[in-house]
Amino acid sequence: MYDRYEDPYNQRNQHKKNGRNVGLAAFAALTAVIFLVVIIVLLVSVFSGNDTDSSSASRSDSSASDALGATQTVHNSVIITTATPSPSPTMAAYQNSVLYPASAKMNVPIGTPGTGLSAAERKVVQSVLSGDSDLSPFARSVPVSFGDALDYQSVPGILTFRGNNFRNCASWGTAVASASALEQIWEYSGIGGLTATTGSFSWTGTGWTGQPLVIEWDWDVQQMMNMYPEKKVKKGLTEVIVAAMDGKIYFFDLDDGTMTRDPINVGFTIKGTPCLDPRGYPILYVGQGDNNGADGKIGFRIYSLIDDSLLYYQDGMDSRANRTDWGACDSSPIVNASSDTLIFPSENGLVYTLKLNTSFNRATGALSISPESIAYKYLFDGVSGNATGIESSMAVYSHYGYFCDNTGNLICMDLNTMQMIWAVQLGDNSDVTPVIEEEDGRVYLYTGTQVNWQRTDEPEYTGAAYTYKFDAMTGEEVWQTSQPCHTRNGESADDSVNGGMYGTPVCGRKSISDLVIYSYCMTTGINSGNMLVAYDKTTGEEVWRYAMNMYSWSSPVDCYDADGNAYIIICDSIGQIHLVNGLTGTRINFLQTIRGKGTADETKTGLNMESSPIVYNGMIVIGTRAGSVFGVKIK
Ligand SMILES: [Ca+2]
Ligand SMILES: [Ca+2]
Repeated sequence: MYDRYEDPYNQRNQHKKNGRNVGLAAFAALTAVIFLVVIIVLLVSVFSGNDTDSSSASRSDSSASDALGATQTVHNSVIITTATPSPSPTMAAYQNSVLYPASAKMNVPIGTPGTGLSAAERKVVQSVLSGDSDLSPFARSVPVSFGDALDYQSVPGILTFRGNNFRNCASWGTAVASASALEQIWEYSGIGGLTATTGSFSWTGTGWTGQPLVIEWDWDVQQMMNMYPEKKVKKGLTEVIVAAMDGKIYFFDLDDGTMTRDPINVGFTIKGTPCLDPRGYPILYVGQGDNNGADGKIGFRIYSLIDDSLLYYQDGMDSRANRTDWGACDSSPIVNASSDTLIFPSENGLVYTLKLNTSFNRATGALSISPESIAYKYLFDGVSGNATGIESSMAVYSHYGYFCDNTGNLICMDLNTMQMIWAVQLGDNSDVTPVIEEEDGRVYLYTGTQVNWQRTDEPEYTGAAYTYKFDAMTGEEVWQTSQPCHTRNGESADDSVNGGMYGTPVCGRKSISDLVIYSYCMTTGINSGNMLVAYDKTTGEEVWRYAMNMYSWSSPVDCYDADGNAYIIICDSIGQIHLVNGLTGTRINFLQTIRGKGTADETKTGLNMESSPIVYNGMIVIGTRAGSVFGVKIK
């Protein structure tokens, strides 16, 4: 059923609109509408002077006021419009200046699913499981509700993959003005490896998505954790957390890469990105990437960062799942602070939500959770259970969760009823985490696919990395394009190499707020070539492309200087970090990272950066397959 061969060169742009004229036309139309509203309000006011009509006038007033950002007063049926700057609320210390001011109004209602996209039309069987009981129809007693990405957390840092529930930010603070170079500042080289479950190779260093986390703890919390004494007393400590394929979770000082505490030894390979509690509680949530051929133990864990104790374990080999032969979790969890709820999709095909019932006494340091687990299970008609599974992380708008799965679906689910709203078939396997953006009063998703099962007639071929913008409230496609990428589906998993999209796109802001930037790997051959392509958000029209010789599974990251100039960081499979002008797609500079720099062991080999980087106050942190984590300054 996955023999969905499509001509990769026939870019399926049937919905693509005509260039930037659409934006101009939309602006003209909006201006005309606002003008008409003002005229109508004036006419209504002039031709009627009684109480009955004032209500309709005031409704019009409020909509005109919203659109114009102006205040209006009525004097003798004549409306005087006075433009006043809306007051700017102050950004709090725990909010990310990159995301400021908030971009989403968070009031877009869910729509009617597009034709053929509703759960009923997609013929999906769903259940909501507590233990073995199906709770359908389900209504969450304490509703999940996320706000704008700016408000995700109450402590400074990058606390989950791509930073927040919109999955739109892996950078924090500003880069220097006119950034022109990269400098390797520190290296931690001590990450080892563990044998893969197949026994034929080792998982070494950090994997996919492998994004570091970073946090500036509240002082009282810093004092209660088991950090090294000199780190515990360090004012302004910024701690970096890296989960690695050798089964350990490492803790570093952002300034110099020295360890802040002993690693947590999980004992099994971790590939994905963990999640820190957005409330600043000392809790870490982490999925497992492989069972390393051991006793089949594979699942999801919650740790206390006070004493490294394991607070919770979810067995990934969940007998309730459609997929019963694989229980890894590469997705990065997300926590809804207001409802005390943890959410994580799993490779067994279930979406878990945990009402954590967190108790954290900041005075005594007493920390406990008492999770109530609900699992969402779905299976489309005609799909084999063992083909299912989710490797993307979930993006959330309000209480709508969005994720991609191994059978090529982009799914919108209601996290309070735990029911599917709509599902789109993307045309291939997708592990890309969708990115959310509210634009002009609508909510959109940007995502794409690998090249995996488009052809079965030959093992090695060039396919299409499908690239999309969707209406998040209906699942309807806004535009679609694709890039040709190479792929090989060998006889065994070890011999398979899939190209296409592995990184999560950059949704530009500030000077590039009209651009979305996708990364495509293996554009020139198996294990070679990569392309960053910037598209106009409105039209899907290509604006620039940046070609790389080496492929990259790593997600590109956007960061900005104080003037809003955009820089794109992209890391590749030989340890090079590229600094690219976000407006033009031209390379500003690049750095070849070096292992053991200045020592007899100095080498540039093996530095595959499959992991995604973060940028924190101008410092890039990135892990490699070679067992090193680098701190690299943007200068
Ligand atoms: Ca995986
Ligand atoms: Ca996949």
